[in-house]
Amino acid sequence: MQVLYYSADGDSAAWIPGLQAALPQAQVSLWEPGAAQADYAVVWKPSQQLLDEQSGLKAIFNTGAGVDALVQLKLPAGVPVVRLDDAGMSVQMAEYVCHAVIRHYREFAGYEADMASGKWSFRKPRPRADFPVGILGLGVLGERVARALAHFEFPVNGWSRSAKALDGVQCFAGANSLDAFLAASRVLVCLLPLTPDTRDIMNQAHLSRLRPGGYVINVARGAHLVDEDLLGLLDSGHLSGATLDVFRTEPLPAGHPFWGHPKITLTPHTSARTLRSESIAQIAGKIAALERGEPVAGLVDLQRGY
Ligand code: NDP
Ligand code: OXD
Repeated sequence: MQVLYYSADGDSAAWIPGLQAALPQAQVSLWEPGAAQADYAVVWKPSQQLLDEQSGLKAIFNTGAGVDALVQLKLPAGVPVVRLDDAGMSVQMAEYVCHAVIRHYREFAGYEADMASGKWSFRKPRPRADFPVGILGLGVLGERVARALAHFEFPVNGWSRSAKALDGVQCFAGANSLDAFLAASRVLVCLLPLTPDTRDIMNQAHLSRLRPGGYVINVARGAHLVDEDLLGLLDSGHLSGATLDVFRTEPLPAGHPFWGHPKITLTPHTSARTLRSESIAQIAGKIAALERGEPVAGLVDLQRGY
């Protein structure tokens, strides 16, 4: 069995020996133009050339949860695309989002500034009930984040395409319920896949529906957020701040107004990293399952785009 690896991030030196060790019966190699035909491709942001040349693939594995970069290419007809299904990402996402929500709610940025300037003063505790958190997307990551926030006794709302029932979470489903979901939320967390339906979803109209003093946490994709609309609502005071991990252009370009903005906390697309050994174990297990003719989790529905 031939397995090809390619990542636009150029980290093949560690992945190829790892995949080879997990798949001793296979020959694992780095994709280069003109490479021999493979059975499986393990990729992150591959080129169209790779997909065009590899006409005999039995499946394509995406080494991330989000497939937006992959599905915009012309994919070979009938070849299953399999994304990472948690593989250690959901606990990282829960840590990141809980940290951002609690940092905002408990005003830790203010305390850090006070302590740095030698000021000893307490802020009045704010009722938790005044900080309902709304999570756009209740999939593998969104559900884990919702459960983690509910554990801290925040009121939690969740929005998905299909109807869900989660303990401790007020669930909203479908486009018709988006306004009600937003109006019920003060902190908004985006954990949607990027598709034509979700691009620009955090825009002026939708963000204005959040409760006054709203706070935005984007950990999905930069194109979910209309940057100028966020900046305008921060200026007007309707929104009080944002924590952003993902951006329309990455790295965030020098001079972008998000840099140094007093109400915005930035991180460099690191909220939930692909963990190499967990991911290799998951992908190797799925290749073995496919070889045995068994179904695998994490199949991408190309019609929905996620
Ligand atoms: P899933 O596919 O498991 O979940 C997606 C969720 O979004 C589902 O609940 C789905 O609804 C919902 N959804 C999709 N489209 C719509 C829509 N039009 N209206 C309402 N709900 C919708 O994805 P994951 O949880 O695994 O990952 C989510 C995203 O997080 C990834 O696509 C990726 O872009 C991003 N990500 C970011 C990382 C980072 O480091 N910043 C790391 C990993 C992922 P339903 O359940 O009904 O299908
Ligand atoms: C992913 C990501 O989609 O890292 O896995 O953004």
